[in-house]
Amino acid sequence: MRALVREVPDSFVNALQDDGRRADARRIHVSKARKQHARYVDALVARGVEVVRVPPDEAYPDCPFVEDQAVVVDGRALVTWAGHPSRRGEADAVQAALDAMGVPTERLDPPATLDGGDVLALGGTLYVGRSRRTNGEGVAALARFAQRPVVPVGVSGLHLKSVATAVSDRLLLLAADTLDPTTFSDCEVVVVPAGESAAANVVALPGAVLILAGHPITRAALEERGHDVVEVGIGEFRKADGSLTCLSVLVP
Ligand code: CIR
Repeated sequence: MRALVREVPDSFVNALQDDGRRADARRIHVSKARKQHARYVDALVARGVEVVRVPPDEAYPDCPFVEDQAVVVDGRALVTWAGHPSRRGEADAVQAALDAMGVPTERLDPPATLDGGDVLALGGTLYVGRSRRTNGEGVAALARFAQRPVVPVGVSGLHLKSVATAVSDRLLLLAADTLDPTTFSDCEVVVVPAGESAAANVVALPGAVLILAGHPITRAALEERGHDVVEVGIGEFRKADGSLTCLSVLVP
């Protein structure tokens, strides 16, 4: 497996926090974010993932959240037109990196908008968040690109994968009090309790699952089901609404 990541610019201190809506926005510490990012990359490398690093761009404070810029399906990438206008210039460097990796790319055309954080692959189906960031045209364009069943899911928070991620084709983690578990078919749904809701976002790697540090109930639920769990702390990215999946584009 390969993964594309994007390093942290000094301007990360200005990353979007709840689209600027949150009254209690907390200051982001860039040097700490860089250390956390390095440990995230180390965790990928330790599991045999070949990591491709894209340099940061100071013009784009949110550029480490690279997941939103491309959706990889069956070895091809749809490079997105991000839902937030301030993030649209991030895509060129991501597309260039995917080209260099030999991954065929297509570009999403406006007015379609799509953030990769809204795309959840589970079995052969793509569940796609209809969110503030992803519109109906974006969902339709992804369905044409992917040639797979696509299920739109209404999302009130930032992204679909902020509240639900797949551990495998048969196991999904879902934050309590968010979506109806029956939205997702043909899999076991483990509901993550409200006190650990951020841990519903995990990165499934070959032979291991990355989870947010400090979420023992979720860790135990995964271990009970036979998964090898690796904890990673990304507190500075959480301040900007980031989750573990946001920090990489996985290329299986
Ligand atoms: C944003 O608002 O776009 C960033 N501050 C956070 C993006 C997180 N991305 C993700 O969950 N896929």
